[in-house]
Amino acid sequence: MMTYSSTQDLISTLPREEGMHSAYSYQYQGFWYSPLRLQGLIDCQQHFQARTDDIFVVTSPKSGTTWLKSILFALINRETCSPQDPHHPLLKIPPHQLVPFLELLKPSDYDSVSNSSDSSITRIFGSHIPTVSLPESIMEKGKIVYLCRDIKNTFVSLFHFIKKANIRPSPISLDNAFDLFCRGASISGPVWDHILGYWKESLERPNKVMFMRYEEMTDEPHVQLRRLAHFIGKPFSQEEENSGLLDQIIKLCSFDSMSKLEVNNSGKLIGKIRNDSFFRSGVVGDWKNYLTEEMASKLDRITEEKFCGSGLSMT
Ligand code: PPS
Repeated sequence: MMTYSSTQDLISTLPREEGMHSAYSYQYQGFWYSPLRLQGLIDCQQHFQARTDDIFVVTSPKSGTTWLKSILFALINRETCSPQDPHHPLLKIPPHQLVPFLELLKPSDYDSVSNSSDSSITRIFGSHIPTVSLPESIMEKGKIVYLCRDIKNTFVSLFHFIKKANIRPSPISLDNAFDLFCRGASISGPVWDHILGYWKESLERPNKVMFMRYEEMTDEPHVQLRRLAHFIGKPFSQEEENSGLLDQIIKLCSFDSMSKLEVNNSGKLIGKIRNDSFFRSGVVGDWKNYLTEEMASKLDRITEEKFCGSGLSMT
């Protein structure tokens, strides 16, 4: 393998495209990244060591990461912090701060991450890293909860995020963003390859990778919450079921509740991105308000082609 004296040297050799949320994005191991994310990813590959029972919330951007981070945090900490507690951390600290993105951390901060009072489940991290680029120790030692979302909604959510977060040097049009997205040059894209990678892992290693969908979380939150609790090794007891705990977690982490909190309407994540950028409408099927029939058919067509033969269906 070729060695480079710095990540910058490596980046200068990579294929480059106009970026969706940065001036340029770079293709590394088949996926596209902003320079910041790419630096973070390479740092993880070189320095991150997962611990037994670490949990990773992995998504393609805009698939419901903020929601799942909140739910997992509430679930894991439920014994020490009731979801009805008026001082619950989720009411005071943004979900992305409670559960940081692995590739946005400095290597010197990896070991100080502690978001659970349960010492048997030490850490929860978020990540957009695709399977091909995951540090080996994550698959070996950790557990991954993967969440995907209808591709048309994912795109529409991403487009609005880029506009709202205002982190691109110049605004991007819907058509331009759509073209980059379809060609796979979106943040951690191609989204289809990202999803497929984890879908296959979830079939091959069901104890390591759990596959979830945003739409199923919306339609049947209790079922999905039970699946999650079981997967992380903390199933609900009958007493917890009877006490209404599931409803309390669902309510605490709901879009309505989270998006109204002062803490999620002020401040910024990693310097530039406003915390309120992570909350928009939270509505399934909202793409109908933004995409033409032609655009929707194009995304459906690519999805069908890419997922053909995988057993995964999303149209
Ligand atoms: S990121 O940047 O990848 O972390 O963004 P992500 O959280 O994956 O996606 C943001 C979309 O998720 C919606 N959202 C929620 N939906 C349901 N419940 C809760 N609590 C919740 N929090 C955020 C958010 O509104 C974005 O979707 P859209 O469709 O744009 O509203």
